[in-house]
Amino acid sequence: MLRPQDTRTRERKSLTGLWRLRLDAAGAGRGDRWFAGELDDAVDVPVPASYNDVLADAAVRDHVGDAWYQTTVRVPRGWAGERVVLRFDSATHRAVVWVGDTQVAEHEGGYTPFEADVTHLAVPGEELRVTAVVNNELTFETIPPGVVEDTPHGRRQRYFHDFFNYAGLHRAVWLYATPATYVRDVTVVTDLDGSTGVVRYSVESAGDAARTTRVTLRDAERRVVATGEGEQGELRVAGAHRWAPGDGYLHELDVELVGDDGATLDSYLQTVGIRTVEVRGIEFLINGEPFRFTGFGKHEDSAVRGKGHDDAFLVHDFALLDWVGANSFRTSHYPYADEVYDYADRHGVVVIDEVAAVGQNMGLAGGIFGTQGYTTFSPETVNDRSREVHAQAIRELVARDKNHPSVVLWSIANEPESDTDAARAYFEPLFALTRELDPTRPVGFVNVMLAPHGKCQVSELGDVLMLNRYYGWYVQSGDLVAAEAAWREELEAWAGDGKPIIITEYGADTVPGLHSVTPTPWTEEYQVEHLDMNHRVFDSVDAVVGEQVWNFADFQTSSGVMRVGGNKKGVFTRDRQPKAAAHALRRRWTRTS
Ligand code: BDP
Repeated sequence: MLRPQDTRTRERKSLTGLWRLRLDAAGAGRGDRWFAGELDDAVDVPVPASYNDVLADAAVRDHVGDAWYQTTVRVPRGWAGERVVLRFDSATHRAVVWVGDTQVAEHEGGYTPFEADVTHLAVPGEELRVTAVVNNELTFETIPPGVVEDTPHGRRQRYFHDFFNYAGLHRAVWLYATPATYVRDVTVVTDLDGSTGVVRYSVESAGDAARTTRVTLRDAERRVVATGEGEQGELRVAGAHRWAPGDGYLHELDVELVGDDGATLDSYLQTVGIRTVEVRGIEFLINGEPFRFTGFGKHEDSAVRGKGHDDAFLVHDFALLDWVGANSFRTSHYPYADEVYDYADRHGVVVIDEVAAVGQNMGLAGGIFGTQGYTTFSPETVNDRSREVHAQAIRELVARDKNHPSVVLWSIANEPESDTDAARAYFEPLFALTRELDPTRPVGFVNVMLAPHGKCQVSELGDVLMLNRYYGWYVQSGDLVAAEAAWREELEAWAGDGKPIIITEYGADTVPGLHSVTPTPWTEEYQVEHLDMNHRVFDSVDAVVGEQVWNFADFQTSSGVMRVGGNKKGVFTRDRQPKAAAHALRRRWTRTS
């Protein structure tokens, strides 16, 4: 799905700012048609932001159910005759949208965009009332899963993942205009033929006007380096400047629809990074060169805003990645805002792109997060319907992110149960689907400690092995000597599979300012020594091609005895101050020899 743009033929208007919010714990609003007028008893809330923490009210923070958002937008006077579209970059976890009294959109899944053609409702110069009911309930048939419990004190949301269930309109909302005949989709796939860059493109258009498709590829200095005609084609760029880690060099493909009279009907600008990705043996190759991932699993998380996108944190987080010497991150545990991938593209930062399938593991949920008694895969729990929702989330992820050069690997789940026949049966078609949607990128999933080498039945489906391991934290807690031995033994076994291994999580909770001269969990020293131990293990196993520490920054979680004010495994605090580990990682990741 293409992003809204301002081009020679397109215009967009942002609907960010204060919206009206009314929570609907009783679920009365849909039947009572709250969309049919101004919301009563509503309060102001910012968009983008999670609503949970902006108001000082436990009922808002822990709300379960529908949340009604409303705003008005004036359709620009100049949009007569244009196609007008209302787009939500996300609504967590699902939404129904009305313009005036007319339902225009419905979407499942909290982290991918959706849109509606509202041309028939949009009168240039007039106002539109936009109402969205955003629902945050998680069940076994959602991604991620959860359980809503009816208690004498109201409905309570339980879930099996380790981050707070923030909800609301977390990203931008747009009203945008395109010509009636317009570019609907663009796909670019790049290749290298020696020093020649190859760009294969495919364009879908829609509308009634007769048209031909013309493409013009420009380099970053805006020189035309190739042109083409037709809905599909191949462009060749001799001596192309490649996109590479650390060198976010982008070309731009101007996709034009040209009418019979030679006039431009529509123009869409698609950035292109010319690069290849390949797994060969135990190597992960970018442009044919072995790449070693350094970096973090991250979260979209900050105080007050929750999961709301924030350009200040975007720029600051990337500045810190650069400072610490990280060349990559994983979008744990859901697709991030579009702006994040654009920035990664422009700055040559490598991304492992993950779908929001986290918590499909009742072994882990029972052991760590306190929920007992469920079987992960069963008709009553994670079932065929869940898998269809999961498949749709993968389709939407690939459709949104397929053109980002920064994205080099799809992660289709984090720490699911993977040591059972049921898990294998669940995941096989999802791997096949991802490869069918995108034959150009490797696919993997993130393996959990409960399914070690020899037990995991899903890992062999992946092109790479992604492992989360907490030796010295959840097991052999505080005993780094025993942890090192156990970890090396397991990792050497995985190395025997002959695939590249990325350690996608390792880390220790750390309270900033807590110190000790002996190795004591929760201290800054222990976090450093724990990382050092891990690095000794990684450096002794050739198949390890990446290390991503859990986590970039401290982040909010649900309440529980395992967490003190959230998860403290951040190398930076929640407000992005470095712990001692940040300096230690910087020494490792920026050393030149
Ligand atoms: C792993 C999860 C991650 C958690 C982390 C932890 O993938 O989301 O936050 O462990 O426990 O199980 O800190």
